[in-house]
Amino acid sequence: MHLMSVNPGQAGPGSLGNEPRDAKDEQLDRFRSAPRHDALTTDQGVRVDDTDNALRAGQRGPTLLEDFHNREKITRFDHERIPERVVHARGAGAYGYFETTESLAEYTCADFLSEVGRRTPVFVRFSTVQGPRGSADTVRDVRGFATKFYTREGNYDLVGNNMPVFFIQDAIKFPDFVHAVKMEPHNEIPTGASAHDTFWDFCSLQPESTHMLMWLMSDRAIPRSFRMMQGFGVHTFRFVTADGRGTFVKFHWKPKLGVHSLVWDETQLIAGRDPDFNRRDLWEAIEAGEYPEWELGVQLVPEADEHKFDFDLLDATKIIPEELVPVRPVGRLVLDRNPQNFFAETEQVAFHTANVVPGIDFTNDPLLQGRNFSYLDTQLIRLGGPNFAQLPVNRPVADVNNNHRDGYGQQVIHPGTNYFPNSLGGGCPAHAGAGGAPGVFRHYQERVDGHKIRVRSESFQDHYSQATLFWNSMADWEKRHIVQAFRFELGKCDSMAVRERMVGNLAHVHPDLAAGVAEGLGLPVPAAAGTVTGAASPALSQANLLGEGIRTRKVAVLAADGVEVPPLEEVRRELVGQGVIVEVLAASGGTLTGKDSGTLKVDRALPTMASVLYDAVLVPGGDDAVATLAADPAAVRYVEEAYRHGKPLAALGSGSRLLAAARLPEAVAGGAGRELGVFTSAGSGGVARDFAQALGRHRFPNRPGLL
Ligand code: HDE
Repeated sequence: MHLMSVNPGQAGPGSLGNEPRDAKDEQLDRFRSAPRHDALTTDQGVRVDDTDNALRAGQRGPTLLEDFHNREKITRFDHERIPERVVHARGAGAYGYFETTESLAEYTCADFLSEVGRRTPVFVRFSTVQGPRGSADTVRDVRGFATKFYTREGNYDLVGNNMPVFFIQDAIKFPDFVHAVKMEPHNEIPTGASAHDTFWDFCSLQPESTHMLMWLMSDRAIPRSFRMMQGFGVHTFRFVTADGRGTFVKFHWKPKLGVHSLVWDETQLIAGRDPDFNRRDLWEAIEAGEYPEWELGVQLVPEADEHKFDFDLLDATKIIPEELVPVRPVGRLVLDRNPQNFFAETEQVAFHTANVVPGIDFTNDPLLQGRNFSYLDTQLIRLGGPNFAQLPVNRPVADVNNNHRDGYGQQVIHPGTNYFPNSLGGGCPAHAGAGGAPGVFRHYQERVDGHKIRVRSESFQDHYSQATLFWNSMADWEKRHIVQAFRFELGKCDSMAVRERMVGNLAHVHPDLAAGVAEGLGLPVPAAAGTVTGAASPALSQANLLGEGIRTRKVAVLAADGVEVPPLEEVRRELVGQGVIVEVLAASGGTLTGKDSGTLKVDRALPTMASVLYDAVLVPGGDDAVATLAADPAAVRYVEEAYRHGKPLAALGSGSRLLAAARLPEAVAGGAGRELGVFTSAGSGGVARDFAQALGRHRFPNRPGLL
């Protein structure tokens, strides 16, 4: 099949009309279709001369049933929607590649991990979990991080999240958990939020959720960008060598740009200003050639060490602290191509935890085992039948050759026999891999011995130690944010019993946490429950995950006529040189007149944006310009809000008067600004470097007066 026709004007991103980038792109190109002719046709290829007026009996008469064009057009429209994903409905995806940087051949026969420099095409979809397709991006939620590797040995899906643990230990509880967190059944409220009674009712009765709740109430749940979050496979998986030797493995994605978050007040404002904030950020970065990148790391545990930990490797509510088993970098993921059609690609992509390739296998983690059933099942209803693997985005680049036949939407004409064994078809397709040939999936041969019982292992019973570990590992400001998040969420619960029960659970995590939350809710501070260890894992704190550089950070420059252009341009050059996106904002679009000379192009009108859509604010000098801005409440608000959200602020020359108009707290005006990320200068001298460094720190969470 070859539908492609080249029409550069309509090509958009992707390879239509360009050289394909890799094997997957080449395959996708065969399915891409841009309109070839000017003439409009029906689905049957019949040309039509009018798509604006239905066929009718007389100018003012009834529409006729025989108008096949009208009926086809409306019918096709009526059937455009498919069920959204039952969870992770809202997402955004992109293509790219995975490159192996360290061979894992010693541990796995997976071809794509064995050779340094090997590139494998991928499609990655990021998502929120709770909200429907149309919900806002910046809600407090877990983010999905699902990767489909189109390897030469078949598709491998690593369907992970941006948090390394999960709410439950056994998949049989997943429907209960999802019912509890989703919008409540009677009124479908709240959209994209866990701050409601049923979620906290469930969790408060379910102590195994506690560790995950710590992550969910932390800033990890409100990422600044999909490009700035970690990803985790969550479960312990198994690498297997060609001779059948197994090694436990956990997968980690680490973003090159560091792990950065929004702050809670900001997330709520962004949800109104730009509900597509994370989706847009990913799209724009890729369009601008700022390809997001992650390092793949693995934690490897020899089988002999399975029982050496004080938690169970099969329990998905536990991490392996990096201090116990280091994360070993083995590859990099680069996303360099946006999809061309959201529905065809991002919506129809179908991930499945059981899509594994030779060399990667499962463990008996009861959460993973259940997922291996659920993902195939859900695609059957979501994508309308069993042929979804033939959809372009889902097709492997490896050959597909079997006796599966028919079903809705079958795209392939299969001649010949459709059973095995056969002689009439020459015995094909034949069993692969006689004599131990490579590239054939062979299940790991694990000896299993046990009674058929419905019990949870004793080794799964400690629900608090790692929640405590997480708490202990946080910087002070991270702890503050966690307490504030619990206060907000539980404060939204109508049931006092739910609030109290939850605070009771938190007393097992840490007395400071329980006390902070209880005070915010006006509840009695519970007595400390049990002994709480002081163990910490520094790798868990975002304060230790700042990443490299400040590329794609966005700075708003507030300006008006009379702006001092040369010092601004000097700072701009420095920032742009480091990859920062600098946008000039003024009350209206057009070009500003500089103070003594020069002009300044306005990139965006102030009212179309907001401080929450930027990482930092810069105010150039120029008496007239600053006076105009200081008299504009919208401009003052940019400065005030950016300050209260902990973002770097800089003023050149008389620009500091706008900071004064925003009434920043005394400490800043009094000169303690530098440590707090607020920079002022007579000219531009030194500000650029300090400001850039401050952008690298992302936020100044210890400022007075933060929201
Ligand atoms: Fe999922 N999950 N999940 N999940 N999950 C789905 O599959 C499920 C779990 C994750 O961008 C569904 O295609 C069960 C953990 C991501 O298309 C469904 C259990 C983790 C995505 C499903 C879990 C995830 C999904 C809904 C408990 C992190 C979005 C639509 C055992 C490791 C993938 C779909 C995409 C989607 C089932 C728990 C990640 C219903 C039963 C743990 C990233 O099959």
